[in-house]
Amino acid sequence: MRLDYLTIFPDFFAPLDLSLPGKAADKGLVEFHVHDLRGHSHDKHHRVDDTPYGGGAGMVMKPEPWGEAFDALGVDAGTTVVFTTPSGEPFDQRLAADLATRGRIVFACGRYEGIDQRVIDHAGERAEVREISLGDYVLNGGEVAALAITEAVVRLLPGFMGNAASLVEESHAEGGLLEYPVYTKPPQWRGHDVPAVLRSGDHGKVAAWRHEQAVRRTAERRPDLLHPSQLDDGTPIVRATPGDAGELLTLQRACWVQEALANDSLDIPALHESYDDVRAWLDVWDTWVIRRAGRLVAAVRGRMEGEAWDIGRIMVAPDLQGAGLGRALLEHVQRVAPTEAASYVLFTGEASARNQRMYRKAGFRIRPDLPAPPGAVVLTKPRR
Ligand code: JD8
Repeated sequence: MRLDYLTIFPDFFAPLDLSLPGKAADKGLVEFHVHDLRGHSHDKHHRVDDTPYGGGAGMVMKPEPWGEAFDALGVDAGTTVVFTTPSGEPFDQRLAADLATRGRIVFACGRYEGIDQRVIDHAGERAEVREISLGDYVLNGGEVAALAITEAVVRLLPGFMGNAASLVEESHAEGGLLEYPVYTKPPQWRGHDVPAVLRSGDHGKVAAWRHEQAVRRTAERRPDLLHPSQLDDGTPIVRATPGDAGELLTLQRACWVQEALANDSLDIPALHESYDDVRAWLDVWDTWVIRRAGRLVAAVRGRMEGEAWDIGRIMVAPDLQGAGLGRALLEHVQRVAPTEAASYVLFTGEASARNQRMYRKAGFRIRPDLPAPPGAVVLTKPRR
């Protein structure tokens, strides 16, 4: 990837030679080119600003130096020109991943009160243009944002991160929770102990604790991240929390009694789970619930199983079935599956005709070639 920076403060980009971007350049994954915009202004003072048409405070950046700079850099249809601006689209991990697919990005870093609008319009006539804001606060120029975007994009370049897997677990990764707390030696420090579970060596318990901490932290600090998804009538689909375990058990029992009747068998694990079992799997499965008038009326869970997103426990209160809640949850749980999920897998009772009909309509196919729990059938669906 080639990255160019147009700015009146080229020294601002000295950090590009350091740490992460520096390593990426050494690895040949990226090349940085910083350009002083004043080099494209030819009056005695290399002016790049003038007074605003329509009056008002401050100065506006003149169009001519930018046009000449774009010409000199050969900005064309293969280029993405990023104008960092407080009025841009919000920068986030999804946009970082999108920009990481580009071959060439030119960062146009403004100053003063901003850049003459015709520069953005002109750029859009010759290249892809993205106007991006780092966040809802005011900086004095676009350089800081360009640096931050550079770091978020370069670290996603294939071959950069030692183990790409770690990218998946990060905060803000697709469908992501905030980070869980991390610790290292010493085990005690200034009266603070490392949580015992982390020194237990029990990987299952460690994963459960970390997931629970991540859900709790996200619920406290960034409830907006808890996948604000909703039904057509506006009813929210929210992440389950440990406190939902009791109601989930009750709903599960009710739904699997129906499955037992449909399949003429009581030999169904979900039917025999205890409160503690439900409380335990809430810590290792990503789970979403729907509430009506405070009552937990539907739920679904999902987790990665190899490269597949394993979907399960789609449950809808018997008195509310047939209203599309199950279909909506099935759509939701597919939508929020991590990007690395290449397909979906689930299973249901051999005689659960109604469930099988819903899954087939949703594009799932029964897989007699795959091992299924006793009395059940497995269905899969490729991820488009
Ligand atoms: C580019 C000039 C300063 C902005 C008058 C202060 C991004 N998240 C962000 N906040 N601020 C910027 C940003 C600010 C800039 C420029 C980006 C060029 N300024 C202006 C308008 C109000 N001064 C940014 N990305």
